[in-house]
Amino acid sequence: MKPRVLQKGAYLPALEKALAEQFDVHQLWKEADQNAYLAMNGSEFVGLATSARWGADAALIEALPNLKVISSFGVGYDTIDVSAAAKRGIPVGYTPDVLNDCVADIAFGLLIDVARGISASERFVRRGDWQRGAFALQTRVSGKRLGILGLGRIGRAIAKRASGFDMDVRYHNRRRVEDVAFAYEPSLVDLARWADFLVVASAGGPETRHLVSAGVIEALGHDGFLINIARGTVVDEAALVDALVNKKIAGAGLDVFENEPQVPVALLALDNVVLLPHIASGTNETRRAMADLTLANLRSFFESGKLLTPVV
Ligand code: 8YV
Repeated sequence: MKPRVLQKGAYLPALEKALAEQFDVHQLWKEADQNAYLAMNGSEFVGLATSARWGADAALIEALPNLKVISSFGVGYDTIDVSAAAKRGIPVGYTPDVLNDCVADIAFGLLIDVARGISASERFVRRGDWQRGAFALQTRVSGKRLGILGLGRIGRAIAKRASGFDMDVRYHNRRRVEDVAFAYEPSLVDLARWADFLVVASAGGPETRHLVSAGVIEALGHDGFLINIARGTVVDEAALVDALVNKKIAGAGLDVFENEPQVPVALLALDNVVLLPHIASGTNETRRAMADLTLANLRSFFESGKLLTPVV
């Protein structure tokens, strides 16, 4: 008999097909009244398939009294109540590593775009403004100072790209990383003061909430740029909007926001901000690898009792 798995939201068609072939799947998101459905049928499920976006809160975990495993599509697990799962001995699988390169590529894409004005100058051409004069000079990227908040797997992939641009890299982390040559900066404010570009690559969740505070943003200074490919919650978004509107910093490149898909309206009118709809991992290749790992985690758990990539 195939294990009964609850699927919280819509996946890529190929992943949905493979899931349905290998498990006895129910698609929760198609239920008109999800709570009523869970109250009636919650005890049937031994597996939960979710994502970084849909998460799994304590109420959902509680509504599944026979749950044995959670498998999530995504590297962030700030939306999953991992401690509620751990209390019941339920392991949580996620998809680290396979997205490092694509996320780091977008971090650099945002950085170069906002510094050199790629999107802004493209709008300039489309508006026909080139007929009336030259586009304003922008900011050099190569050889500049890059501060990385969070030197994890993705932070390291960003640092690797920075070496190709002859950038000087320093980082701030909960603790010093032993196997890297980059300078550790114990104070995030000092890192921001030093950096030309501050890239946010830390995990989300309550521990990092608003770590990039008004003070950190102001320390970046008039010539500094903020790039965020991590989670909107890491940045005090109101303070960032204020800094951008009042030109306290030079610009920002953002793939993530505090209340996605809502983007602060004040940012839409600014030319020195590049706004992306949370696409950093969004390539066919990477999403396929994430889908494969989401499925492989479930399969591995039901075959051997072990996840391939558990959250620890
Ligand atoms: C995903 C992400 O696009 O992996 C993550 O944590 O934020 C993105 O890669 C998305 O959140 C998956 O649901």
